[in-house]
Amino acid sequence: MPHPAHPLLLPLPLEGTPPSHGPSGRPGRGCGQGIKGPAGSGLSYGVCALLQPSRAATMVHWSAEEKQLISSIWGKVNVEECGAEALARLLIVYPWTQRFFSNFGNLSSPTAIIGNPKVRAHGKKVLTSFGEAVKNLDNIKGTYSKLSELHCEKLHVDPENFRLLGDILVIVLASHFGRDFTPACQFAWQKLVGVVAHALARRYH
Ligand code: HNI
Repeated sequence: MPHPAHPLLLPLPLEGTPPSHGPSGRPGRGCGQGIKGPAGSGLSYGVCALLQPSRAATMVHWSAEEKQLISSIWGKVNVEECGAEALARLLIVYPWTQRFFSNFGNLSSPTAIIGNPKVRAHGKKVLTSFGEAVKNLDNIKGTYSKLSELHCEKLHVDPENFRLLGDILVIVLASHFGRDFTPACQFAWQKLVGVVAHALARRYH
């Protein structure tokens, strides 16, 4: 059993009926199961965000329910807080991602990363940009065309890192929204971060 203090294993609210469709829109594994927390704690750890590979199809269809679930959460997201937290977690949990931010100053410890103003500012910038996907669900590829060029051709960011950040974002949202982040919400967001990662990685394809 992994230690619950691991930053990727914050307790997630897992209740309600798991959705019957996976992020691709095809029937998939339910997302309502997690790892049970310590006996008697009543906690469980949502792991599907980590285990589910991105299966973004070329033509992405969004149901009215998915659109509603995504925008209802997005309307309440504190972009500055969640953006900063997601980027800090990425840099802490996957330290090799620090190499892209060598001009950001002190990233020598989790405390330094969390308190680093450049990490905060950049996290906000990234999550603000993520908002463009929310506003343009039906044209995410077009929306990220220029950014894909930048990340792939100029910054040389391995596309796997987009997936890692997306998964972390889902976890951050789950920890911020608690029980409001239902399994159906989690599925819709997991699909969205997969599609965004795919769009950003387009220049590699
Ligand atoms: Ni990312 C710059 C959006 C994931 C490394 N990134 C940007 C900018 C936006 C942005 C917007 C600013 C562009 C500009 O100045 O014109 N990045 C996004 C989005 C995601 C993402 C929407 C995923 C959801 N970026 C990542 C990941 C990494 C990353 C996963 C590396 C691990 N990005 C960078 C770097 C820069 C950057 C490096 C330049 C930073 C700087 O200012 O020097």
